[in-house]
Amino acid sequence: MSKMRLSFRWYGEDDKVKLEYIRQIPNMHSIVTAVYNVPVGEVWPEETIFSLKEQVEKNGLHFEVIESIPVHEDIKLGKPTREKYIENYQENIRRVARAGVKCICYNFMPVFDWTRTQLDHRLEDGSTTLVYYQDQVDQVNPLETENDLTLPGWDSSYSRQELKDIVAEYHKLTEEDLWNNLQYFLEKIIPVAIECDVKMAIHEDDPCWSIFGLPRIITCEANLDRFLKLVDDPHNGITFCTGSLGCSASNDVVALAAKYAAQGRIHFVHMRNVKLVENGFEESAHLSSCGTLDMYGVMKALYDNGFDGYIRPDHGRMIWGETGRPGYGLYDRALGAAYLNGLWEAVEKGGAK
Ligand SMILES: [Mn+2]
Repeated sequence: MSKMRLSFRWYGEDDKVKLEYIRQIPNMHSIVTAVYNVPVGEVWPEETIFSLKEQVEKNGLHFEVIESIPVHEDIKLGKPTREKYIENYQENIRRVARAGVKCICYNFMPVFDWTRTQLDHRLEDGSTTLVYYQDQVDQVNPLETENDLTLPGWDSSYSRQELKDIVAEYHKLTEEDLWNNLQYFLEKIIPVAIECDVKMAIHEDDPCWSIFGLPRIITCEANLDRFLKLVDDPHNGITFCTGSLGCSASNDVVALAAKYAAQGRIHFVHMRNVKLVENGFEESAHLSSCGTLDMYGVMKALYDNGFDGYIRPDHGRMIWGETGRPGYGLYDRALGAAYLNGLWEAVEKGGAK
């Protein structure tokens, strides 16, 4: 039987969006969170993990999904120092599993993670949203230290020089090298995930194409197929992010949702709509008619193909005067959650006739 466990991302005690608010969203099941005050690559303290669990459970919610345990750049680059970071990663899987976590989201994007050109682009209705315009990205050269252009979302823990150095290291890396480094990582961590019965769920690259000449590989159907075969076990699965895959018109998100759900490899879904424009994309409200993607089609594909995992509304716009972390306010994500509930009820009742 197909099942949707509705979830919501929460950035911990400092998040303006309180657990007390999130629990009031109908049908809310799980909180998606992480330990944020430990440098990438280090082991998460058990007391911090269990304190998160306690806060979440005190609010009647489940602590079952981590987003993310970030992967240290040395692992992606295949440096000798990766051994230590992989051991730490294995230990983090064991630790969160002991706290009841069942699904871990992560990504394998070199340096930049998600990329947008503006975080508060004003839409016609007065709301603000995140946008990506290719011509603006093309004006930025991360190898020029004297030029101050940066993009929002860049990791501010890097100095300009450090960023330049790390980008230069990646320029020596081919896509095949990145595939090899990912395989090496998976062969070490998936056995631990199996032992702990935790589902690993890689997030697609966002956007799903190369930026600044850096390799990006989790981008399309052929590459997702290749990824799943690197370690062919259900514990090696994906976070299906409709917005990340859907920002390329060549990815048919409904067909991909059906295919990978049928294979039992989608453990976590990010539901987000995007509006493709000539020069890139704009994040729209969740409703299908507000953007380019068929959100109903995706939910139906998941339902019809036995999906049984976690779904969260992905980024929301800023509406009703709310301020805070771009993409992660309460109001528009809550509207998204209500919409997902409606879609699921419709496909469930439609499917049961
Ligand atoms: Mn996502």
